[in-house]
Amino acid sequence: MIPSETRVARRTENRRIYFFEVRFSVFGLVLSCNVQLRKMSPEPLSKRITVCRGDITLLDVDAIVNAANESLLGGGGVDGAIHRAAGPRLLAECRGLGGCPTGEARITAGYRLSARHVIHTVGPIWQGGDQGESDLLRCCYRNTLELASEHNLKTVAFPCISTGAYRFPKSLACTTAVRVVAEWLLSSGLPNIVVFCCYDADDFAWYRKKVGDIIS
Ligand code: AR6
Repeated sequence: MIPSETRVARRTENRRIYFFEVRFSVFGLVLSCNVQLRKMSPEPLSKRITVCRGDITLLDVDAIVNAANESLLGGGGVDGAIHRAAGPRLLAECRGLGGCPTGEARITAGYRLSARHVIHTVGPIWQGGDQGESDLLRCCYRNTLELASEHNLKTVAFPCISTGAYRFPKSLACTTAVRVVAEWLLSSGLPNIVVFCCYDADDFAWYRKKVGDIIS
C-alpha cells in the first residue's frame, strides 16, 4: 500500500497558512488526510530578528540554544557555560536523553538559568565543506525552531553553532543561520523573536551585516 500520489496545497491568508495534504494508495483508498493551521505573525522580520553581543547564559528568553556534542553530557565553550550556569540538574536531565545525533535537537528545562528551556543541538564538525556540513548546520537551526514552535516558545536565542571548537567558517555559518531563520519566520509565527547571541566581535559584525541585508 505505497502512496501513489501526494498533493500539498498551500494558501496564505492574512496571518494564517493552511497546509492540506491528501495521500492516495494505488487502490484509490485514502491513506491519510492532514490539515494543519499555523498562525503567522503580523510583525515584519525586522522586528523578529535581533543580534546581541554577550553571554547567552544571561538572557531572559523562553529558550537558549546549546551548541552541544552528541553525548549531551557537557563540554567546553558555550556548552560548558550553559551547564555551569544551569547547575547539575541539567546534566541529570541530559543523561536521560541518551544523546543526540548531529543535526538534531532535544529540549530540556533551564533550571538555574533565566531561560525557561535549553534546546540542545549538535552542529557538524567542519571537515573542509564536502561532508554535508552546511546541510547539517541548516538542520540544527530548522530542528531547533521546530521544537521551539511545538513547545509554544516565543523567544529563542542562538549562539553561533559550530563556529568554535567545531571550526565551521564564521561567515558561511552566519549566512546559513540567517537564511534558515528568516525562511522559518516567514512561514511561522513561532518563535516570534529570534536572537543571534554573538560572543566575539567577528561574529557580531557578520551577523549585524547579514541580518541588515536580509531585512532591508
Ligand atoms: N555565550 C554565547 N556564545 C558563546 C559563549 C557564551 N557564554 N561561549 C562561547 N560562545 P563552541 P561548537 C560562542 O566551541 O563550535 C563544546 O565543547 C563561541 O565564541 O561552544 O559548536 C561542545 O561540548 C562560538 O562562536 O561550540 C562540543 O564538543 C560559539 O559559541 C563542541 O564544543 C560556538 O563555539 C561544539 O563546538
